[in-house]
Amino acid sequence: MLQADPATDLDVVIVGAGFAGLYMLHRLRGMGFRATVLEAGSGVGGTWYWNRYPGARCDIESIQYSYQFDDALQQEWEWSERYATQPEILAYAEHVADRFDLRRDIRFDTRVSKATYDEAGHRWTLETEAGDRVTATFCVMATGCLSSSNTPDFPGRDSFRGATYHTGNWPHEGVDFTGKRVAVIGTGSSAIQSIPLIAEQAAHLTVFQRTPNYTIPAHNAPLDPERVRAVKADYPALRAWGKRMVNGIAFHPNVHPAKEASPEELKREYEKRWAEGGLTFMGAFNDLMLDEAANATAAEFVRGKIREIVKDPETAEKLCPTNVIGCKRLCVDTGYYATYNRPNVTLVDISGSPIEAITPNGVKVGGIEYAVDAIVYATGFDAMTGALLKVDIRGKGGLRLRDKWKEGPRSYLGLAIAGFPNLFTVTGPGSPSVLTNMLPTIEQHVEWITDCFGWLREHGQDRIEASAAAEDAWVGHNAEVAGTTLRSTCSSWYVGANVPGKPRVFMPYIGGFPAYVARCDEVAANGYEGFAVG
Ligand code: N01
Repeated sequence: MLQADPATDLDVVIVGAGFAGLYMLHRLRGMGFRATVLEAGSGVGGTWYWNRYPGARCDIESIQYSYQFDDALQQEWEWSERYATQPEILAYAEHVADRFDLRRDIRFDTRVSKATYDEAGHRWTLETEAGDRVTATFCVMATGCLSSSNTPDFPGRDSFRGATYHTGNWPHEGVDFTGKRVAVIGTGSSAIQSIPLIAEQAAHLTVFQRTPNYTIPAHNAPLDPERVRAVKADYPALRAWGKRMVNGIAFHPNVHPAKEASPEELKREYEKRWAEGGLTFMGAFNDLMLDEAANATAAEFVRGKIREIVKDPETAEKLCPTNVIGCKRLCVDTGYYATYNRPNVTLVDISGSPIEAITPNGVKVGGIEYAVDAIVYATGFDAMTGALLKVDIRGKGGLRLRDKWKEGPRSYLGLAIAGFPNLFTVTGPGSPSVLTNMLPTIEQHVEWITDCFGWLREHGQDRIEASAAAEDAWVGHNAEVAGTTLRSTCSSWYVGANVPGKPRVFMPYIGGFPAYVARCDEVAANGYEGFAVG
């Protein structure tokens, strides 16, 4: 049975004080569980605590990228723009922490290095880098999907004499690039958001692009007070709408296929979506991620826009992606392509000739040294598994998670792992997570996990473990649905392709948020089917 024991002996230990950890703590407290959060940073916010690069925003609309568990909270909080900036999202996370008095149970500046399951006592012991220990019946890893930054090991990387930055671990005091020659390596979402702003400041900006990306204009603007009033008058309706959508975002997808549309209909629909802006561009037709020919019509439309915006035809061609649109995650930008019309911006295509070395003076490609004063690594993350595997997690019989996942992550519902009793992951690999609006997904996970703890307490149990058979079936189902879409067909971080040596497995669950929630609910209703209890 769950017991309230002294200081470091808890019912639940949570790792991470991002949106998942904060809500987990709040909900557990409300249920009478003793819980503590261990957080590596000095503040709350997770992703939004670390990613402070210029231009960082969420590309899900602010009125949907927020908690819905507390109506007073969603009524009182005022977002200022259609897409909230990182400082505003961080302020929101801080507001939530204060409003629900969460900080007193969060230990900041505490990085967890090891987590070990004690089979006899049915408990987890977590060790921190500082050598402290915390024990708890349950361990919840709320460590985020994009929280372990990836900096490629270029030859000579440490020889550079100037300043280096990673977008995912940006200095809190900000960086002034005025008068500096700056290199940005990478052209994913973080680069696409930061490049226009760095270009405005720097004396010269050189962008090193391995793969061009598709990006759709954000058309960001102050939020219309009328729209906010209408949403707040019936917030549950907007939330319920989001939950019916495969990506957890309330929007109007077109239910017709591109394959059956005339050239005029294609153009009209793409122009409309381009003018609306944002990620919902991919909802222009219902077969864009299922059929290559359909997808090619959307891809060609965006290439046409790039050629219209970018004045130098050679640069425009370098910026034109040729792969499936939406296979790598679509980006959302403010003035990205137009930035290449600036006289102080150079694009270096490294697709055929990778970065040879970082030198004391800059970046060397194809025998040419590009001298710079600062290098910005916008090179992404060891996504989905990185933060989990950084911790030495040991389950039954000393089984190491790093060994179990050598060929790629395996989980039951992205929530639990066979061989690791009483360990839960929020938005773990095998859950819809990064393919959806993360906030509702996080809330669903937190509620499912905490309900499970409540059920165990009611039934006088303190041990639960996913069965190997249930895990195998879920992993098989994941692979099967991943194979039905074009999303698994390119070298993206979804399949671990950005980190050398990482196993190629499509990590998030692509069957859609509603189908996933239905399966989770069914598992719970059937007495935690697929789990061994006790
Ligand atoms: O990282 P990325 P990110 N040599 O992995 C390149 C979320 N997010 O931080 O494509 C040269 O997308 C790499 O090249 P390639 C969002 O889910 C959301 O930008 O692998 N280049 C790529 O261009 C997003 O998808 C928001 O060929 C190398 C870039 O670095 C996710 O975070 C904002 C290289 C990495 O792009 C990650 O985005 C920001 C090498 N050795 C992020 N290694 C919003 O909500 C890597 N690259 C708006």
